[in-house]
Amino acid sequence: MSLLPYPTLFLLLGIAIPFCVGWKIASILLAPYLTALRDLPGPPSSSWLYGSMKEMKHADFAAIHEDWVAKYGKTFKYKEWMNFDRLYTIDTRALGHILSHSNDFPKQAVGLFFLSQVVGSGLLIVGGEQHRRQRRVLNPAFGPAQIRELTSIFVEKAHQLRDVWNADINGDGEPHRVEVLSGLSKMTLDVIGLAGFNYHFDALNPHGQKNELNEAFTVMFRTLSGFNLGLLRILKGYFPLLRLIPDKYTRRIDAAQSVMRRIGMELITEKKAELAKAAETGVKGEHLKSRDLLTLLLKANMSEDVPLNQRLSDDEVLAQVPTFLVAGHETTSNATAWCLFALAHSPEVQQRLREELFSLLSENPSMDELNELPYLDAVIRETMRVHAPVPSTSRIAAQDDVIPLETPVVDVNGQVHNTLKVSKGNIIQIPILVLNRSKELWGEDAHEFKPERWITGIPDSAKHIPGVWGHMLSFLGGPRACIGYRFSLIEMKALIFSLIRAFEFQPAVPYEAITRKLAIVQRPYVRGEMEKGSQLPLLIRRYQRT
Ligand code: HEM
Ligand SMILES: *[C@@H]1O[C@H](CO)[C@@H](O)[C@H](O)[C@H]1NC(C)=O
Ligand SMILES: *[C@@H]1O[C@H](CO)[C@@H](O)[C@H](O)[C@H]1NC(C)=O
Ligand SMILES: CC(=O)N[C@H]1CO[C@H](CO)[C@@H](O)[C@@H]1O
Repeated sequence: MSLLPYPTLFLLLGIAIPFCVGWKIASILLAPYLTALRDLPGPPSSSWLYGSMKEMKHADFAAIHEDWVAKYGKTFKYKEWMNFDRLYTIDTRALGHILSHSNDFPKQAVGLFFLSQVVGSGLLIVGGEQHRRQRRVLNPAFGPAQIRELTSIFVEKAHQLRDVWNADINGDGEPHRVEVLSGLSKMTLDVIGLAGFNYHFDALNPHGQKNELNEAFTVMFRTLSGFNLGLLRILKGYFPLLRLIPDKYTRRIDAAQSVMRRIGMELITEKKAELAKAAETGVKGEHLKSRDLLTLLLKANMSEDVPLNQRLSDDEVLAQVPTFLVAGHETTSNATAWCLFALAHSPEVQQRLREELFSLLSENPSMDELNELPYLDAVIRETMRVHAPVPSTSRIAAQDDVIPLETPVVDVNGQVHNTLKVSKGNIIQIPILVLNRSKELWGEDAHEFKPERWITGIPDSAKHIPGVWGHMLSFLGGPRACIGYRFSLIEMKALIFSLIRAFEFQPAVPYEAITRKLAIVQRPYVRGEMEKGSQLPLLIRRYQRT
């Protein structure tokens, strides 16, 4: 090995290391002048270190984005840490290209590191071939026929929440101030437990026992979320070597992770045994007792349609447990909370909706019955548009590429471009919420909560939005669109069905008092009560049908 004498070796290393470090630094410093984005217009950077990130953290981030769109057009760039360019576009054609070419525009590794500590290599994290393989086995579990089977769980849990609130009214009279967030969050946790893995969180039960899996998950989620990540944690996102240094977060997450693994493995073993028994006794899949997602997944993995080399390992299946929890719990509850908020502030919409809901005679509607209520559908669509729970996401260009554009861009030199060049490593912001509410796409009343627009017909411009559902990006689009959108839509419909029939909702604090903060999902806060954490108080009264 050691052909070189030591002094020479040291000398070479002495040159090579500074050279490499210098090269790296130079390429970081020069990147903004070299990438394909350099001539795009955009807001000037206010700081070398933070770019425009500080303004974005302080101002209502969506409002600042809208200002930029007004000033610089549909496609521009802004500066982030160390003046790196970030491409921003609400051009529907460009977004369609980016979302449909999910291998050329994968998720960013930095963000994935934090998330992967919680969800392992589940569907949210993995990319490329592994993603395609997982998605193939998972897709059938989220199809309409499977969601139809789960509807009774949604309805039953919605009624349980209604009964909890009814009991509160019995306790302290009307109107009762209810913190809708916490109730909804318990409901969606119970639902994802039962519908996901036939696991009883029992969160809605006021006398329920403390739950091990719930606690493990809470620890992980708390550790994961929030901006107070600490410098070391942030640096770990960028420099994988640093991840070898233990910190208190890593230790806490590891402990919680092992609880989750143990319980997850127990669930998997149980379900495999049930499937094996069913196979022995000749019970066909559709007559199986368990209809939860995990069982369906294990079954799909055994299906002859899936070649052996395409199947999932135990670890991959296990990783879907925290994945469903992270992806399916807070998103749905926060969306429903915003829906109730919007309804509390639009009494006529609320009443019109209630009348439609009472047109169903059954207390326990099926999926098809829920889907046949046009105004309920319009209200849910409008909630997802105006209050998209996941307000934005991002992608990175895996190589140099040319992106088609609907609207040409004019660069800083006044040149018009009909397509957009990006360089490998450029980061692209996908502004879900801003796009959902763009006046250019939705018309002048874009900011208003108006379910009627879905009945009278939305503008053609909005029809070009490349989303998987409802001409919106609320569930994104392309091969990496939300796999659980049908699940959450029916869950939300069941909740609204049960709650709006039982109660009248009114604001508990003025409209302006509710503000929102961005973590992984948009969460409501009450101004002046930020220390109480995320909350959304509303007043409820029992609805008396005359
Ligand atoms: C209102 C509720 C929901 C909203 C707004 C929502 C939104 C989204 C969005 C925007 C993405 C794409 C994220 C990105 O690529 O950056 C996504 C992905 C995903 N969602 Fe949902 N989601 C919801 C409910 C659910 C539910 C109930 C489940 C599962 C039970 C779920 C499972 C997933 C999974 C597994 C992915 C990753 C898909 C992939 O990368 O292939 N989501 N969701
Ligand atoms: C929305 O997110 C917040 C923050 O984690 C969470 O506490 C809350 O429960 C979520 N909303 C609902 C309705 O569950
Ligand atoms: C999926 O199927 C493969 C091949 O039959 C098997 O090795 C693997 O253990 C299965 N995965 C699970 C989680 O059951
Ligand atoms: C996209 C976004 O948040 N912008 C606007 C949304 O609507 C509210 C009022 O309806 C405005 O205050 C925001 O600026």
